[in-house]
Amino acid sequence: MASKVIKGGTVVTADLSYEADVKIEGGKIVEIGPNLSGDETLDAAGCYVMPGGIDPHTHLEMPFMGTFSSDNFDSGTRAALSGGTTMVVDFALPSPGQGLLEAIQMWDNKSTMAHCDYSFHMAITWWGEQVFNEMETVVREKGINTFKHFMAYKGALMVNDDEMFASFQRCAELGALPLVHAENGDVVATLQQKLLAEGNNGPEAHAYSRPPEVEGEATNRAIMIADMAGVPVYIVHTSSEQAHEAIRRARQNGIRAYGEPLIQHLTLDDSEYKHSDWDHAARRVMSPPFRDKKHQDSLWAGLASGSLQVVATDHCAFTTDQKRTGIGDFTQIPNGTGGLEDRMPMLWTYGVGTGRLTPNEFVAVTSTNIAKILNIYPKKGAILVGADADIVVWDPEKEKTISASNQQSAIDYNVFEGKHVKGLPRYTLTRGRVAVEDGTVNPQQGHGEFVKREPFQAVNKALSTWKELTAPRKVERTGIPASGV
Ligand code: DUC
Ligand code: ZN
Ligand code: ZN
Ligand code: ZN
Repeated sequence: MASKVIKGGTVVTADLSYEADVKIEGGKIVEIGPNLSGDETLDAAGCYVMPGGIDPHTHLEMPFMGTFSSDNFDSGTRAALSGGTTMVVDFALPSPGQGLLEAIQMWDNKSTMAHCDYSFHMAITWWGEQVFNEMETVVREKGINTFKHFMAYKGALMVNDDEMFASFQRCAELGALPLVHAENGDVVATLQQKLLAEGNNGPEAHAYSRPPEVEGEATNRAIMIADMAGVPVYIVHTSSEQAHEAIRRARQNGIRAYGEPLIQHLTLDDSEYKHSDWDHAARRVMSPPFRDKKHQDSLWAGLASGSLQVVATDHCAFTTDQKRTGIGDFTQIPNGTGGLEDRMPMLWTYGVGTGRLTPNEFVAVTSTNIAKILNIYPKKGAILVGADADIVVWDPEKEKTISASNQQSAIDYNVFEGKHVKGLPRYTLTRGRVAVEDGTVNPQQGHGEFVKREPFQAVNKALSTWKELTAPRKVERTGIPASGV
């Protein structure tokens, strides 16, 4: 079997930085140490050799708001690799009433085009006996240990608290982790109607309809419901101080809650919605919306201190034409922005480049932490003997200006257009295959494989003081009065 050696670089993991060569054979790391040789050599002089990025939050070719997101598993995973990301986790999304297994079949069909490895989260978009039953097959047979719940998108994807509580309890039984899109969907729907009635129909009203409070309230509610169900919880796209505060407080109280800021929320602010060009503003409409600097500072602090664990993208790309469906009514602008190709360079530039994150923290929040949370560590997220050779050889001196004109994504713009990044892949390897070399993608459709994720063996059943609720004790009484007296 032909071998490769990544030579002369500095291995950077979530806990260590050290000089070593890395030898790869059969798609796996087989040796780490000085002076290694192999059939092929990749020069890593001056570079960091890091675990490839894992983006745990993408929506590729997703049916949403009357259309489909425009990056599929072909363009989406090419974009991922180009930016140093070697695995994506996409959301299999049943339409309300549709079975979970049927939705997985649809996602299996779409994902045959993938250029890098991938996995799925299962979305719970409705509740009933069929969903309850199929959840077991999803976990035990399909290798999916995460279930996503939308507290927003009323009348479409939203689940109510009773449904969420039932699903969380089912997750606890099965050793699965619930994920939550935390925004108060009732309040958002009311604010949307109020804004429209007052004549506010432009993209800026999207942000007004989803203030940080709707996120803070829902995040706290989701965490409390998870605690009562006896299951950890993962809050996707944490964008505000209020949501971060709820997660921070919960963690300090012994509750296992995780938070996932997006690179967009870390680096772009709500002034984008006030841009005089309608297209500019609409292209940035996503939920939750971009926030102001106070919230951005909170998210950066959370990543540095460990109260927030993961940086993702929620990559859900719509073309300008798709966005224009919402002219005259902001509630009809398809929600979503891209970011897969730019997450790692943007986080390096604005995080490591500014001193907000160390290189080791960068690896933790782009790869290792999520590999652990999803139960795929150390197959993924590690530079260790036996791990998959999903590796990015990172050149901290390589620079570019982000532009839609040379991106992999299929859409006609980039929300980071004009941003100058310093820190880019020299090589991206997916299970040992060199998929990117100095900015050039060598595509191989179908190279990507589905990564099965085992259920959690030890779900923490007693998360906090609420443990009494999962084991109620009946009070024995000496007398009971006759009824109706
Ligand atoms: N938010 C978005 O902006 N797009 C997809 C789904 C979501 O929750
Ligand atoms: Zn969401
Ligand atoms: Zn999403
Ligand atoms: Zn420069």
